[in-house]
Amino acid sequence: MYKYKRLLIISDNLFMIKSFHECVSAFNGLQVDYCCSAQSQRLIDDSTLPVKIKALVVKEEWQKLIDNYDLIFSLHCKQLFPAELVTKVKCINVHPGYNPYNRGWFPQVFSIINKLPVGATIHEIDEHLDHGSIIARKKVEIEQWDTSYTVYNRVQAIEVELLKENLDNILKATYTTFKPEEEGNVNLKKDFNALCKIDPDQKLTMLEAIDKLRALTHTGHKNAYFIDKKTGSKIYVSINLQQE
Ligand code: 0FX
Repeated sequence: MYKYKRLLIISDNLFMIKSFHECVSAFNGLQVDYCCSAQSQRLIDDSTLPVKIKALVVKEEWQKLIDNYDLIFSLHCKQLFPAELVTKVKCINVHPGYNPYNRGWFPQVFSIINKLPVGATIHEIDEHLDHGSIIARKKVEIEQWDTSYTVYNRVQAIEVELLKENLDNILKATYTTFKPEEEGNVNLKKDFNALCKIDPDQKLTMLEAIDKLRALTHTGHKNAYFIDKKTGSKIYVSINLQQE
């Protein structure tokens, strides 16, 4: 019934691992293994997780993956898959962005600023970042009172919704795909890091400044900062927005 029965899930995101496990539990007769990057040691050590997670270095161990799996899911995996892997095994990415816009790092942060669409996308992986044929995608609206955190929570809910809607077709290989309408744009970790450094002399309208700060406001993270001229230390900034 299923074309793909030997699944590997590679993820560095706790929420995505738990959500995928919940979705895939509804399907019988599958072998499902879970891996993460070495940097995600906390996932390997997490005894509350319903699955065992092993560390994996994709660029070194890809041949083993080709030999042992027929479908690989990247669920926010912080490693790039080499061309040798993606051309030999079906690899599918669940991405917290609306491809092809703001591909790469933390899409909602950039969408709050550049107003490009954001949402979630399930797509086949090719050798380029967040680039392959799209299986399904859905937009999330950004409101004027949103921060990175509130948008991201909605994006994750949509990712799970898309997984639930498409997993059966993916396992049976009965899904259809379409090409992204354009190449879009890519943001890397260094672009996010650059955004975090606030230039006190930059001229912006108030709304542009609010957009920048809300794009960098994410509960649990210190992002935007400027340098205190007197002490040389970083002063972190976040913003609190409330709709009436
Ligand atoms: O797992 P993930 O949500 O996803 C990220 C990329 O956005 C995604 O495009 C890529 N495919 C994946 C491998 O990595 O990342 P996270 O759990 O590190 O961060 C989640 C959100 O938290 C992020 O969208 C913004 C916020 N955040 C995170 C960090 C580490 C911050 O605001 N500041 C930070 O320093």
